Amino acid sequence: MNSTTGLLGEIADVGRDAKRGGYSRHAFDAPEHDLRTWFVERAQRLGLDVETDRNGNLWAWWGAPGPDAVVTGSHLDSVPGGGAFDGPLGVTSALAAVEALQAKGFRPAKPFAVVVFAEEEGGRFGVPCLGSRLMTGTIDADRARALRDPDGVTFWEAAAKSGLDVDRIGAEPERLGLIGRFLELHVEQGRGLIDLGSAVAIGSTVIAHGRWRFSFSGQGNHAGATLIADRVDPMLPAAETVVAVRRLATTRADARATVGRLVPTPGGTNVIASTVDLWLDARVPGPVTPELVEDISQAARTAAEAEGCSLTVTRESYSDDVVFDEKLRRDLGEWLGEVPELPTGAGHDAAILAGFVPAGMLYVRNPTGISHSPEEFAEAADVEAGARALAEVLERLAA
Ligand code: HGY
Ligand code: MN
Ligand code: MN
Ligand code: MN
Repeated sequence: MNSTTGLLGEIADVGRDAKRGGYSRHAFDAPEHDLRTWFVERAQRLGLDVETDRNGNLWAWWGAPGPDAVVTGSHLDSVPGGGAFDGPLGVTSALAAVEALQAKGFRPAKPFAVVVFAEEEGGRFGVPCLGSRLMTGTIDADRARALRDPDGVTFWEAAAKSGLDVDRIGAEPERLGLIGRFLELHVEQGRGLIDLGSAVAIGSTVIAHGRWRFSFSGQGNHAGATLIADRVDPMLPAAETVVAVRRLATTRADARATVGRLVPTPGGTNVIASTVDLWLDARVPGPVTPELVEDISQAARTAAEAEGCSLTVTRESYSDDVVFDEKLRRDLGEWLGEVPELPTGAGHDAAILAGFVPAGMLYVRNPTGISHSPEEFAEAADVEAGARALAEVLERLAA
């Protein structure tokens, strides 16, 4: 029988990023395609029927699709240079749980599926949970089709190349309506379980979070022939904005705000940039995120004006606070016994679905407390404890 650790081992070399470390696996690129192929083969070996929905999400059905389905799974794509567990742990644990339930002769009394959502990280097209947002209709299909990756390739083109019928991309209420319960197992992306001393936790909430693009425009010019007094350099207000993000985030309780990506154009060492784009990832519990972003935008506008630059701020994604389904959380607590509940600042497909169907999460301890980094880790004993817990609750949900 394949343990979760064994299944993770099977994909451990797919999409390794020699330059950044860790893994780079993005929607419809070669490594992610290899992971999809691996998943389909593994699921079919378990006798599951696999289909790709109109938005590129994979559905592996144990028995016939139908209403009130028990659905579990996560994603296989990563952030650039991401860890081995963020996403794949939920998918491999789901496959291992199905195998363990089959081995004990269990057969689901309800429709049952393992799902792999597309582009959860937004690592290629910039919008996180793109596959689950499309299915739930929480992103406009035309906007999604026009999303471009850093090379200018649109989601439409990449999806078409991967074989999707791109004219059908968009909300799929009939598929969403099949889900009776959704449960995502995920590696913890913080140190909560370290501090609680538990291998597994039940998800309680996901804090509000969004992404904003700040585009500063100035005058591209020669680094050596342009006197300082004659410059209109967008790198200056961009740099001041990065510093303002940290300063202003500290003014809000429990706020997290990050600039992880800053792209000067054209990007030459001896060239004053003509434009600089930076992306803000802001997350604050409750209704505060938009206020914090407005403060940051004001600081950015002031810095841009001082340098004679123009600035455009565009909201690229936003999700409000999510509280997972109360009854599902209670049931999970009853079935799993002394397992703590855990809030998270990380976004998940389960949080998108929570707006439409009863959804919940299980977390597995990460002894480094680090994620979105090659240092992300989970001990084999905790990985197997998580898969056992998942099998236990799936058996009860699907009985
Ligand atoms: O960004 C997040 O919170 C998630 O890992 N996609
Ligand atoms: Mn992630
Ligand atoms: Mn994830
Ligand atoms: Mn997720």
